[in-house]
Amino acid sequence: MKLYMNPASPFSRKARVIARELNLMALVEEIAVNPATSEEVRRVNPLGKIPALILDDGSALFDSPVICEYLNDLGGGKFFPGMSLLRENSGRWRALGLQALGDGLADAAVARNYELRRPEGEKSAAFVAKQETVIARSLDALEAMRFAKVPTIGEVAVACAVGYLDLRWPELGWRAARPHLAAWYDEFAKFPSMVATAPANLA
Ligand SMILES: N[C@@H](CCC(=O)N[C@@H](CS)C(=O)NCC(=O)O)C(=O)O
Repeated sequence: MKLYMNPASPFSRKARVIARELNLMALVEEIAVNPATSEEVRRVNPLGKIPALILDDGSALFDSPVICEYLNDLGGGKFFPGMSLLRENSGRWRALGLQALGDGLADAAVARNYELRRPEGEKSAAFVAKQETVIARSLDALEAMRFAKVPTIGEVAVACAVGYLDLRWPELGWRAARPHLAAWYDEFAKFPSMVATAPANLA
């Protein structure tokens, strides 16, 4: 399988963490691309976004929730708690809801970064301010939450989003007013799969 990714991308990182946690890296070739310029990404994903996973039959999977659930099934993981008539189902909805919040935080952080890179005169201060409000509200909501001891896709998504914020907006200083989230994230970031995928700019 080929994973089109970028070492800075929080969404790519979710898939890269799951692949490592489930010992799938012998099956996954990671191909680092810039989605803004990659013709290959546009060919395999009409949305022009990464991550995109190309299966051995040539079909493409996107976006990150779909790729992560595929890798989870392939590797027999427990990142997506299952549903059963005989069991409590709330674990699944908690995990998916937390993933939605983590992905939404990453969406706002990525959108802010893209906007700030636009040429002077084309940037919208109102657009940047809106993303910053979303980022602050999401971090405050996460501060009030308690995370699962056995991580689900929700915890992975949140950690990848927060790691991206540290890369792109370190001066935000989000930790000061959110000690619980900071303590949880700083421990989570020590997992070998997180260390191996620490965000970096594409060389
Ligand atoms: N919902 C998507 C979001 C993916 C996404 O926004 N990826 C960014 C990189 S971090 C991208 O490819 N952006 C290129 C663009 O928007 O043109 C997912 O979860 O995979």
